[in-house]
Amino acid sequence: MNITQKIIKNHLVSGNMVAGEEISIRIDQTLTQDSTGTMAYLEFEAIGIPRVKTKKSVAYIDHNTLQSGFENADDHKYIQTVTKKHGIHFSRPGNGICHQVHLERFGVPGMTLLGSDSHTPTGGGIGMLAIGAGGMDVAVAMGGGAYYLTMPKVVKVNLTGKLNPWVAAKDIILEVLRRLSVKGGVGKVIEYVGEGVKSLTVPERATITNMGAELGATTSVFPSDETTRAFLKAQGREEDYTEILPDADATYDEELTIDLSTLAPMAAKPHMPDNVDTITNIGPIKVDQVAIGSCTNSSYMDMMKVARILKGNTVHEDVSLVIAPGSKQVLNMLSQNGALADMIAAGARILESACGPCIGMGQSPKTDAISLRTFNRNFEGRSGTVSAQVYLVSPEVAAISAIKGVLTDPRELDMSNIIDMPEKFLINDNMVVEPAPEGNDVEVVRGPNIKPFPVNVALPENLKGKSLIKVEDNITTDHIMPSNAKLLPYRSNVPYLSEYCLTPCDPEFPARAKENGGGFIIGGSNYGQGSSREHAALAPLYLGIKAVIVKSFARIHMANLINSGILPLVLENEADYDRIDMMDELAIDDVRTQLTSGNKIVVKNITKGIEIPTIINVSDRQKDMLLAGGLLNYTRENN
Ligand code: MIC
Ligand code: SF4
Repeated sequence: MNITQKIIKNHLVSGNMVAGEEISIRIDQTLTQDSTGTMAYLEFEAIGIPRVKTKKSVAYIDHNTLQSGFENADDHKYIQTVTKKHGIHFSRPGNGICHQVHLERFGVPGMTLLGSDSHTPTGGGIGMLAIGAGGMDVAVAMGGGAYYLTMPKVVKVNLTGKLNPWVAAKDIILEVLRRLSVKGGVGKVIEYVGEGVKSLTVPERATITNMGAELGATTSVFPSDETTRAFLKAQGREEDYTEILPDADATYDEELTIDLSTLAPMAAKPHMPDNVDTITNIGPIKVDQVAIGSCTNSSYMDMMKVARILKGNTVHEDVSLVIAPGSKQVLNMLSQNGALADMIAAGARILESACGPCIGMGQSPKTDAISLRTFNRNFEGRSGTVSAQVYLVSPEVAAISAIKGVLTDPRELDMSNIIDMPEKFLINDNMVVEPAPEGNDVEVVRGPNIKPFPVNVALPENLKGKSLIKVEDNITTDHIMPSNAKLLPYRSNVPYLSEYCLTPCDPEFPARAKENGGGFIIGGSNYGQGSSREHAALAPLYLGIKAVIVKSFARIHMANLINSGILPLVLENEADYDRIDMMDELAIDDVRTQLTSGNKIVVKNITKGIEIPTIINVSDRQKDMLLAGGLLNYTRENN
């Protein structure tokens, strides 16, 4: 067996481990963050289970950390109190980005982790099966429920050779993205094996598994080996180590080989993570902003490389350099060893350990800016500035370019890039609040920003409405439910958020949806890629969307639509995309019967007088969920 199969087998609750079939697995750990967490805990409360049943559940505060009104602080207090009551650990604001902290302090090789954030696969860097999901799925897992997924295909990425100096882990995942594209990983787990694995540290592995999310993959995983043991030992938790290697005769569904020694520093150009080219080919374009951090590249090792490059230099006068170390552990170590002083002396603007600019929480660049970021997503507008051009690069490329003022290949640096892995990290978990003992009475504090979330009704017999919007391929959840410093504070207020639903594609969409009493969304392929935010389903639900009809879906978004009771329909013939225009009148007759009797749903285009065949690729359980009007209704009916 390969690693993926081994971990799944150990956690299998139902189903056969045959790629494409529905399986369910037991979840050992969960994580939430604050922009999805408020909703996840409201849903957990609605399910009504008093105490979490996982081995460990942690709630992080890392996204909504700019507090320009009471809203974010209210959400934080709600999360702090609701977690205390129900048995969940609470990582206070300032303690760091969920994925970085979880890797450092809580992740355990061989365990399953379900997180309400699409970059949860970071945990694959230490051999966890770590999967991103919508808040509702995480709520169910906290209550002890199994997590349902399609048994993935497993792709073997055989790493050979060794990286040359100044070529980084970021370049490896950019190369995978270049080859496979942002939809190349859908339905697959990406498993890294081969000689090249040995030369990669845990933080480097975690950069790769983190950004596997951009492939649309279910998750990515590395072996748990002596490198993993050394990392856990340095984190004071060697007892959490188990070796997990693929069997010598392990088989895979697909295979690709990357010779690390052939890679060069690269960047993902605007506006997609798979739009990859080498720094040399892109050339020395002038840079306005450099942002270093995010869950992809904010480890101690990354920060030390940055500090070394910055030391004794000054950030170019036309560049704003911001740095957000990934965790309190990292920031504290940098402050103790003097590296932070080197960054400050060079002119870096130090941000708190949080997501920050990655999710548009501040530091939006100027109009038409070129912004280099060590992050994982460069979707148009995500920085908060619609006209900005974001390039995704390694910390090494970012740091040298910040000094030079132009995009620069770090291989021209005349110094060593070797940073030794610390034998002991600085361990201080004082910002993690333990849950209250079982039975203790904790008052859950709900500020005025916390509004009830929309719940669907059982699927009616007939659906009718207009095609309210028609969008293209690769629409992200950042398009469907934009996030920025102004909107993130309303993550627990779906009525307010819905006013912005799909507005980057069409500002009139929410008003049109309301005027027409709801209807249908038409999309291209890989619809809903990116974030796990279930708000990208809840806001359409609030606006009365009954079905989303597309060429293909991204995994988490499709699951979120089903959880909300919205039909995810895939055009049987992609060419039919051209046979539905905006504001065409559509109808689905006898939808309950159609749904129960197979996997085909006929959509009538009344305006054009034609029938359009669609496929609904869901399990029987998901059909029951859709009939019931979503996961919450389904759970209530079945308990
Ligand atoms: C993101 O990177 O887009 C986020 C913000 O972390 C999201 C979660 C969210 O939308 O709150 C994610 O990746 O799931
Ligand atoms: Fe935070 Fe960015 Fe990572 Fe999302 S991708 S968890 S916003 S740092």
